Amino acid sequence: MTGTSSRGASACVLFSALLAVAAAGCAPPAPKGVSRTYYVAADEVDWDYAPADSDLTMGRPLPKEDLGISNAPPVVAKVFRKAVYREYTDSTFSALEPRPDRWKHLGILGPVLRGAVGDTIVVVFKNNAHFPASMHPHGVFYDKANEGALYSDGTSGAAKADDQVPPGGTHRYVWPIPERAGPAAGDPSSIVWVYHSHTQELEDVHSGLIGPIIVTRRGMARPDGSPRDVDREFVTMFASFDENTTHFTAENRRRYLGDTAQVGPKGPRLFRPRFNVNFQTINGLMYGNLPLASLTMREGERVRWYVFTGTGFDDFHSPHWHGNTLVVRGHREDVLDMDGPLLMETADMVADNPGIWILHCHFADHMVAGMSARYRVLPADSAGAGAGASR
Ligand SMILES: [Cu+2]
Repeated sequence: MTGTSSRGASACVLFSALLAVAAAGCAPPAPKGVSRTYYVAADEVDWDYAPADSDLTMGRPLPKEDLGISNAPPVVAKVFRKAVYREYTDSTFSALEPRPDRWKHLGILGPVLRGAVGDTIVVVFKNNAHFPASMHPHGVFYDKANEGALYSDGTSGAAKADDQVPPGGTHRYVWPIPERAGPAAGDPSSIVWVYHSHTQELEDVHSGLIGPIIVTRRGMARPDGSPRDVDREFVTMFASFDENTTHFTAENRRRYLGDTAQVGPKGPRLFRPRFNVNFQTINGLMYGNLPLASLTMREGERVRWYVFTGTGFDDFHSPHWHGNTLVVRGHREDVLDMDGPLLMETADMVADNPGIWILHCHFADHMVAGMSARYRVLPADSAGAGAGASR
């Protein structure tokens, strides 16, 4: 609103409020952000790292020698007690919000929390786990009462309640999305952030408490917050889950190894190094167990991949897409450089090559240990076959 008298400005404000159009020389009103509320609980579940009970990437039985936690006698373990973020329909936390087919590939990840610059994300968090937990977001704005991280930061009282929500407790997190949480000039129209529990971060995240936030540039979002210039979005976390360092390690040890003196909480780290319980996963799933139907797109679609890494000791990954290429930070690539824990990247693909293609970590040890999935590109002229509408 420039070059108008104060009286003219008042008139413009009035007309803008009524008509929301540029009239009589005044600019349109600034977009008004919306508040997006999510009901998210930390729930304890039995998590299966390979629910198909098969290596779907290679089309063969699971390599059970890699899933054994004991050689004498042989014990195969792929189901572990864990904690995950799950979305509910309302504040009663009595009904799970159904996860749409297009997000079924999220696997162990919590729900996608999203908004455009100017919006506010509100999370009503309920802790159904047996240990204190929180929700700490990256990127979006938080004050000390909404940071969701436990450390000596000079706060107390209400500004401390967000740090660790006790078992059975509830907390309301409010995270505005200012300009600096959205895409910068060189970014695509939306970018990914991560949220995770940050009370006992090591155990919290290895237990499974992590999920994505997607922020879209102001003016580029559909009503649901997704970017208008993208046909399909996927989220993949390349993560090494260490079952030696979860809130359930003792319980899981007992489950598989029995209640012996050796499996007490102060006993030796039985699972290491001989026993493999450091699971190399994509979204908490191994050996191609991510649902292919949820990783399906159509030739010609503009596809956005949001990728991040876990918080483990060896979360150094090089995600590689066969068959199609991506643009990342202005460069053409088919392998992402994710050389450290909790790195976040947004990569755009225009799928031009129909087929079923492998997506795997190119750190070969991770790949053979299960860090692979398959995605599918349907021919542009094919009907149905799982991809459905673009959104
Ligand atoms: Cu890797």
